[in-house]
Amino acid sequence: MTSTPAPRVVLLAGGVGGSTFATGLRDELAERGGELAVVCNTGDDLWLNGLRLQPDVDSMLYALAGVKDLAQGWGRAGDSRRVADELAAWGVGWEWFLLGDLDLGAHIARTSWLREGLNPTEAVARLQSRWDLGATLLPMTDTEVDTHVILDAAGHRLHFQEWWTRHRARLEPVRFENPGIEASAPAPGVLEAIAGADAILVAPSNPIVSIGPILAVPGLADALQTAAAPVAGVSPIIGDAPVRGMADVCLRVAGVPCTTAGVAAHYGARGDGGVLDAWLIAEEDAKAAASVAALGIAAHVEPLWMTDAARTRALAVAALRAVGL
Ligand code: FO1
Repeated sequence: MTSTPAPRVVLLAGGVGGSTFATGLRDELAERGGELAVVCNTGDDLWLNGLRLQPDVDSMLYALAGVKDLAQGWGRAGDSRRVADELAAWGVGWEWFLLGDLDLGAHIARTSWLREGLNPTEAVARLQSRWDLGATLLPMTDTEVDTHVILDAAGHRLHFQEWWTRHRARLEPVRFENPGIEASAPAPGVLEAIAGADAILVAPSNPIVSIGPILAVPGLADALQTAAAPVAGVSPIIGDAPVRGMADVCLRVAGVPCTTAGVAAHYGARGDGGVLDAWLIAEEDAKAAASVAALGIAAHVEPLWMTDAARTRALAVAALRAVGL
Protein backbone atom coordinates (compact mmCIF):
# COMPACT_ATOMS: atom_id res chain seq x y z
CA MET A 1 0.00 0.00 0.00
CA THR A 2 1.01 3.57 -0.51
CA SER A 3 3.16 5.46 1.96
CA THR A 4 2.48 8.76 0.14
CA PRO A 5 -0.78 10.29 1.32
CA ALA A 6 -2.88 11.95 -1.40
CA PRO A 7 -0.41 11.30 -4.22
CA ARG A 8 -0.36 13.74 -7.13
CA VAL A 9 0.01 11.87 -10.39
CA VAL A 10 0.50 13.17 -13.93
CA LEU A 11 -0.45 10.95 -16.87
CA LEU A 12 0.74 11.59 -20.43
CA ALA A 13 -1.79 10.06 -22.81
CA GLY A 14 -3.38 9.76 -26.22
CA GLY A 15 -7.05 8.98 -26.72
CA VAL A 16 -8.25 5.42 -27.06
CA GLY A 17 -5.94 3.26 -24.87
CA GLY A 18 -4.86 6.25 -22.81
CA SER A 19 -8.39 7.11 -21.77
CA THR A 20 -9.18 3.55 -20.74
CA PHE A 21 -6.07 3.46 -18.55
CA ALA A 22 -6.96 6.90 -17.14
CA THR A 23 -10.33 5.65 -15.84
CA GLY A 24 -8.65 2.92 -13.77
CA LEU A 25 -6.01 5.33 -12.52
CA ARG A 26 -8.63 7.93 -11.60
CA ASP A 27 -10.66 5.33 -9.67
CA GLU A 28 -7.60 4.11 -7.77
CA LEU A 29 -6.37 7.61 -6.93
CA ALA A 30 -9.86 8.68 -5.81
CA GLU A 31 -9.75 5.90 -3.22
CA ARG A 32 -6.34 7.10 -2.02
CA GLY A 33 -7.44 10.75 -1.88
CA GLY A 34 -4.96 11.50 -4.67
CA GLU A 35 -5.03 13.87 -7.62
CA LEU A 36 -4.72 13.14 -11.32
CA ALA A 37 -3.68 15.55 -14.06
CA VAL A 38 -3.81 14.21 -17.61
CA VAL A 39 -1.64 15.83 -20.27
CA CYS A 40 -3.40 14.98 -23.54
CA ASN A 41 -1.99 14.73 -27.03
CA THR A 42 -3.36 17.42 -29.33
CA GLY A 43 -1.58 16.22 -32.47
CA ASP A 44 -4.82 14.48 -33.55
CA ASP A 45 -6.71 17.80 -33.49
CA LEU A 46 -8.18 19.26 -36.66
CA TRP A 47 -10.46 21.85 -38.18
CA LEU A 48 -13.45 20.28 -39.94
CA ASN A 49 -16.70 21.90 -41.09
CA GLY A 50 -15.60 25.13 -39.41
CA LEU A 51 -15.23 23.37 -36.05
CA ARG A 52 -12.19 22.63 -33.91
CA LEU A 53 -12.02 18.93 -33.02
CA GLN A 54 -9.77 17.49 -30.32
CA PRO A 55 -10.19 13.70 -30.64
CA ASP A 56 -7.80 12.63 -27.88
CA VAL A 57 -8.95 15.29 -25.42
CA ASP A 58 -12.56 14.31 -26.13
CA SER A 59 -11.89 10.57 -25.76
CA MET A 60 -10.34 11.34 -22.38
CA LEU A 61 -13.24 13.64 -21.43
CA TYR A 62 -15.92 11.14 -22.43
CA ALA A 63 -14.15 8.16 -20.84
CA LEU A 64 -13.66 9.90 -17.47
CA ALA A 65 -17.22 11.23 -17.59
CA GLY A 66 -18.51 7.71 -18.25
CA VAL A 67 -20.19 8.71 -21.53
CA LYS A 68 -17.71 7.25 -24.04
CA ASP A 69 -18.79 4.69 -26.64
CA LEU A 70 -16.66 1.89 -25.19
CA ALA A 71 -17.16 -0.56 -28.07
CA GLN A 72 -16.08 1.99 -30.66
CA GLY A 73 -13.28 3.45 -28.51
CA TRP A 74 -14.15 7.08 -29.34
CA GLY A 75 -17.22 9.31 -29.48
CA ARG A 76 -20.29 9.39 -27.22
CA ALA A 77 -22.25 6.31 -26.17
CA GLY A 78 -25.69 6.15 -27.79
CA ASP A 79 -24.91 8.90 -30.29
CA SER A 80 -26.97 9.45 -33.44
CA ARG A 81 -26.05 10.82 -36.86
CA ARG A 82 -28.87 13.09 -37.99
CA VAL A 83 -26.57 16.07 -38.51
CA ALA A 84 -23.87 13.90 -40.14
CA ASP A 85 -26.43 12.59 -42.66
CA GLU A 86 -27.53 16.14 -43.42
CA LEU A 87 -23.92 17.26 -43.91
CA ALA A 88 -23.38 14.31 -46.29
CA ALA A 89 -26.51 15.31 -48.21
CA TRP A 90 -25.08 18.82 -48.52
CA GLY A 91 -21.73 17.38 -49.60
CA VAL A 92 -19.98 19.07 -46.72
CA GLY A 93 -17.02 17.65 -44.84
CA TRP A 94 -15.51 14.18 -44.86
CA GLU A 95 -18.08 11.42 -45.44
CA TRP A 96 -15.66 8.88 -43.92
CA PHE A 97 -15.33 10.86 -40.66
CA LEU A 98 -18.39 10.45 -38.50
CA LEU A 99 -19.41 13.39 -36.32
CA GLY A 100 -22.17 12.17 -34.00
CA ASP A 101 -24.88 14.57 -32.89
CA LEU A 102 -23.84 14.60 -29.22
CA ASP A 103 -20.17 14.79 -30.15
CA LEU A 104 -20.93 17.78 -32.40
CA GLY A 105 -22.30 19.55 -29.35
CA ALA A 106 -18.82 19.47 -27.80
CA HIS A 107 -17.16 20.67 -31.02
CA ILE A 108 -19.63 23.56 -31.37
CA ALA A 109 -19.19 24.54 -27.70
CA ARG A 110 -15.38 24.45 -27.94
CA THR A 111 -15.30 26.40 -31.19
CA SER A 112 -17.69 29.04 -29.80
CA TRP A 113 -15.44 29.55 -26.78
CA LEU A 114 -12.31 29.74 -28.94
CA ARG A 115 -14.04 32.36 -31.12
CA GLU A 116 -14.93 34.31 -27.96
CA GLY A 117 -11.21 34.45 -27.18
CA LEU A 118 -10.64 31.61 -24.74
CA ASN A 119 -7.43 29.67 -25.25
CA PRO A 120 -7.69 25.88 -25.81
CA THR A 121 -6.77 25.12 -22.18
CA GLU A 122 -9.62 27.37 -20.99
CA ALA A 123 -12.02 25.76 -23.46
CA VAL A 124 -11.01 22.28 -22.24
CA ALA A 125 -11.50 23.48 -18.64
CA ARG A 126 -15.05 24.54 -19.53
CA LEU A 127 -15.81 21.27 -21.27
CA GLN A 128 -14.64 19.23 -18.28
CA SER A 129 -16.51 21.40 -15.76
CA ARG A 130 -19.74 19.76 -16.97
CA TRP A 131 -18.82 16.51 -15.20
CA ASP A 132 -16.99 15.54 -12.02
CA LEU A 133 -14.13 13.76 -13.77
CA GLY A 134 -11.93 13.24 -10.72
CA ALA A 135 -9.05 14.48 -12.87
CA THR A 136 -7.83 17.64 -14.55
CA LEU A 137 -7.42 17.50 -18.33
CA LEU A 138 -4.70 19.63 -19.85
CA PRO A 139 -3.99 19.83 -23.58
CA MET A 140 -0.23 19.42 -24.12
CA THR A 141 -0.02 22.83 -25.79
CA ASP A 142 -2.33 25.67 -26.81
CA THR A 143 -0.58 26.01 -30.17
CA GLU A 144 -2.13 24.20 -33.16
CA VAL A 145 0.38 21.50 -34.09
CA ASP A 146 -1.86 19.01 -35.95
CA THR A 147 -0.02 15.86 -37.06
CA HIS A 148 0.62 15.55 -40.80
CA VAL A 149 1.53 12.32 -42.55
CA ILE A 150 4.16 12.90 -45.23
CA LEU A 151 3.68 10.40 -48.06
CA ASP A 152 6.62 10.95 -50.39
CA ALA A 153 9.84 12.81 -51.06
CA ALA A 154 7.86 15.61 -52.76
CA GLY A 155 6.22 16.29 -49.40
CA HIS A 156 2.63 15.30 -50.30
CA ARG A 157 0.77 15.16 -47.03
CA LEU A 158 -2.49 14.24 -45.36
CA HIS A 159 -3.84 15.22 -42.00
CA PHE A 160 -3.38 12.31 -39.59
CA GLN A 161 -7.15 11.86 -39.33
CA GLU A 162 -7.56 11.45 -43.10
CA TRP A 163 -4.65 8.99 -43.25
CA TRP A 164 -6.13 6.96 -40.40
CA THR A 165 -9.91 7.12 -40.74
CA ARG A 166 -10.12 7.26 -44.55
CA HIS A 167 -7.11 5.19 -45.57
CA ARG A 168 -6.80 3.03 -42.39
CA ALA A 169 -3.02 3.66 -42.39
CA ARG A 170 -2.61 1.71 -45.66
CA LEU A 171 -0.66 4.51 -47.39
CA GLU A 172 2.95 4.05 -46.32
CA PRO A 173 4.28 7.30 -44.85
CA VAL A 174 7.85 8.54 -45.04
CA ARG A 175 7.46 10.50 -41.80
CA PHE A 176 5.11 12.32 -39.45
CA GLU A 177 5.33 16.04 -38.85
CA ASN A 178 3.78 18.47 -36.40
CA PRO A 179 4.24 21.80 -38.18
CA GLY A 180 4.97 24.59 -35.72
CA ILE A 181 5.72 22.34 -32.76
CA GLU A 182 9.30 23.65 -32.41
CA ALA A 183 7.87 27.11 -31.68
CA SER A 184 5.14 25.83 -29.35
CA ALA A 185 5.16 25.80 -25.56
CA PRO A 186 3.55 23.55 -22.97
CA ALA A 187 0.00 24.64 -22.16
CA PRO A 188 -0.59 26.56 -18.92
CA GLY A 189 -0.39 24.22 -15.95
CA VAL A 190 1.50 21.40 -17.67
CA LEU A 191 5.01 22.13 -16.38
CA GLU A 192 3.63 23.02 -12.94
CA ALA A 193 1.77 19.68 -12.76
CA ILE A 194 4.92 17.75 -13.74
CA ALA A 195 7.14 19.67 -11.29
CA GLY A 196 4.66 19.14 -8.45
CA ALA A 197 3.93 15.46 -9.14
CA ASP A 198 4.73 12.54 -6.87
CA ALA A 199 4.67 10.25 -9.89
CA ILE A 200 4.49 10.53 -13.66
CA LEU A 201 3.01 7.84 -15.88
CA VAL A 202 3.09 7.35 -19.63
CA ALA A 203 -0.10 5.66 -20.86
CA PRO A 204 -0.20 2.68 -23.23
CA SER A 205 -0.73 5.04 -26.17
CA ASN A 206 0.86 5.23 -29.61
CA PRO A 207 4.53 6.11 -28.94
CA ILE A 208 4.96 8.00 -32.22
CA VAL A 209 1.73 9.93 -32.94
CA SER A 210 0.27 10.20 -29.39
CA ILE A 211 3.14 10.36 -26.88
CA GLY A 212 5.61 11.55 -29.56
CA PRO A 213 3.97 14.98 -30.06
CA ILE A 214 3.68 15.47 -26.27
CA LEU A 215 7.39 14.87 -25.81
CA ALA A 216 8.18 17.07 -28.83
CA VAL A 217 6.64 20.18 -27.24
CA PRO A 218 9.74 22.17 -26.26
CA GLY A 219 10.43 21.84 -22.55
CA LEU A 220 8.21 18.83 -21.95
CA ALA A 221 10.76 16.02 -22.28
CA ASP A 222 13.21 18.17 -20.30
CA ALA A 223 10.60 18.54 -17.55
CA LEU A 224 10.31 14.75 -17.34
CA GLN A 225 14.10 14.44 -17.33
CA THR A 226 14.47 16.80 -14.38
CA ALA A 227 11.27 15.97 -12.46
CA ALA A 228 11.75 14.91 -8.85
CA ALA A 229 9.08 12.25 -9.36
CA PRO A 230 9.79 8.84 -10.90
CA VAL A 231 8.42 8.10 -14.38
CA ALA A 232 6.89 4.78 -15.42
CA GLY A 233 5.36 3.83 -18.75
CA VAL A 234 2.92 1.11 -19.75
CA SER A 235 3.78 -0.75 -22.95
CA PRO A 236 1.24 -0.31 -25.77
CA ILE A 237 2.83 -3.32 -27.46
CA ILE A 238 1.86 -6.83 -26.33
CA GLY A 239 3.36 -9.87 -28.03
CA ASP A 240 5.08 -7.73 -30.67
CA ALA A 241 1.79 -6.16 -31.85
CA PRO A 242 -0.12 -3.00 -30.95
CA VAL A 243 -3.19 -3.60 -28.78
CA ARG A 244 -5.22 -1.57 -31.29
CA GLY A 245 -4.68 1.15 -33.85
CA MET A 246 -1.74 1.60 -36.19
CA ALA A 247 1.27 1.86 -33.89
CA ASP A 248 3.00 -0.90 -35.90
CA VAL A 249 3.01 1.31 -39.01
CA CYS A 250 4.07 4.38 -37.01
CA LEU A 251 6.92 2.52 -35.31
CA ARG A 252 8.18 1.14 -38.65
CA VAL A 253 8.23 4.66 -40.12
CA ALA A 254 10.18 5.87 -37.10
CA GLY A 255 12.63 2.97 -37.36
CA VAL A 256 11.57 1.57 -33.98
CA PRO A 257 11.05 -2.20 -33.65
CA CYS A 258 7.42 -3.09 -32.89
CA THR A 259 8.38 -4.79 -29.62
CA THR A 260 8.03 -3.74 -26.00
CA ALA A 261 11.83 -3.49 -25.70
CA GLY A 262 11.96 -1.44 -28.91
CA VAL A 263 9.49 1.10 -27.52
CA ALA A 264 11.31 1.19 -24.15
CA ALA A 265 14.57 1.93 -26.00
CA HIS A 266 12.79 4.61 -28.04
CA TYR A 267 11.65 6.40 -24.85
CA GLY A 268 15.02 5.75 -23.21
CA ALA A 269 16.15 5.59 -19.59
CA ARG A 270 16.10 8.82 -17.60
CA GLY A 271 19.65 8.05 -16.54
CA ASP A 272 20.58 8.04 -20.22
CA GLY A 273 18.83 11.18 -21.49
CA GLY A 274 15.44 9.51 -21.94
CA VAL A 275 12.21 9.73 -19.97
CA LEU A 276 11.62 6.37 -18.23
CA ASP A 277 12.61 4.91 -14.88
CA ALA A 278 10.29 1.92 -15.16
CA TRP A 279 8.39 0.08 -17.92
CA LEU A 280 5.44 -2.23 -17.51
CA ILE A 281 5.57 -5.11 -19.94
CA ALA A 282 3.03 -7.85 -20.59
CA GLU A 283 3.37 -11.37 -19.25
CA GLU A 284 3.50 -12.47 -22.91
CA ASP A 285 6.69 -10.38 -23.24
CA ALA A 286 8.38 -11.54 -20.03
CA LYS A 287 11.40 -12.64 -22.08
CA ALA A 288 12.02 -8.96 -22.95
CA ALA A 289 12.55 -7.99 -19.29
CA ALA A 290 16.30 -8.52 -19.43
CA SER A 291 16.79 -6.30 -22.50
CA VAL A 292 14.61 -3.57 -20.93
CA ALA A 293 16.64 -3.79 -17.71
CA ALA A 294 19.84 -3.57 -19.78
CA LEU A 295 18.65 -0.15 -20.98
CA GLY A 296 18.69 1.05 -17.37
CA ILE A 297 14.88 0.87 -17.10
CA ALA A 298 13.26 -1.27 -14.37
CA ALA A 299 11.07 -3.88 -16.10
CA HIS A 300 7.81 -4.89 -14.39
CA VAL A 301 6.03 -7.89 -15.87
CA GLU A 302 2.27 -7.47 -15.37
CA PRO A 303 -1.04 -8.41 -17.00
CA LEU A 304 -1.56 -5.50 -19.42
CA TRP A 305 -4.88 -6.36 -21.08
CA MET A 306 -7.49 -3.76 -20.04
CA THR A 307 -10.41 -6.01 -20.94
CA ASP A 308 -12.68 -4.90 -18.09
CA ALA A 309 -12.79 -2.30 -15.31
CA ALA A 310 -11.21 -4.63 -12.73
CA ARG A 311 -8.23 -5.45 -14.95
CA THR A 312 -7.83 -1.79 -15.90
CA ARG A 313 -7.82 -0.82 -12.23
CA ALA A 314 -5.30 -3.58 -11.45
CA LEU A 315 -3.02 -2.24 -14.17
CA ALA A 316 -3.26 1.25 -12.66
CA VAL A 317 -2.32 -0.22 -9.26
CA ALA A 318 0.66 -1.99 -10.87
CA ALA A 319 1.80 1.23 -12.56
CA LEU A 320 1.57 3.11 -9.25
CA ARG A 321 3.56 0.33 -7.58
CA ALA A 322 6.24 0.74 -10.25
CA VAL A 323 6.68 4.38 -9.16
CA GLY A 324 6.71 3.47 -5.47
CA LEU A 325 3.09 4.38 -4.70
N1 FO1 B 1 -12.28 7.24 -35.87
C1 FO1 B 1 -12.68 6.47 -36.90
O1 FO1 B 1 -12.11 5.41 -37.12
N2 FO1 B 1 -13.68 6.88 -37.76
C2 FO1 B 1 -14.34 8.03 -37.57
O2 FO1 B 1 -15.24 8.35 -38.34
C3 FO1 B 1 -13.97 8.85 -36.45
C4 FO1 B 1 -14.61 10.05 -36.18
C5 FO1 B 1 -14.23 10.80 -35.05
C6 FO1 B 1 -14.89 11.99 -34.74
C7 FO1 B 1 -14.52 12.72 -33.63
C8 FO1 B 1 -13.48 12.26 -32.82
O3 FO1 B 1 -13.14 12.96 -31.74
C9 FO1 B 1 -12.81 11.08 -33.11
C10 FO1 B 1 -13.18 10.34 -34.23
N3 FO1 B 1 -12.53 9.15 -34.53
C11 FO1 B 1 -12.91 8.40 -35.61
C12 FO1 B 1 -11.43 8.65 -33.69
C13 FO1 B 1 -10.07 9.19 -34.12
O4 FO1 B 1 -9.92 9.21 -35.48
C14 FO1 B 1 -8.86 8.36 -33.71
O5 FO1 B 1 -9.18 7.07 -33.30
C15 FO1 B 1 -8.02 9.02 -32.70
O6 FO1 B 1 -7.71 10.34 -33.05
C16 FO1 B 1 -6.73 8.23 -32.47
O7 FO1 B 1 -6.29 8.53 -31.23
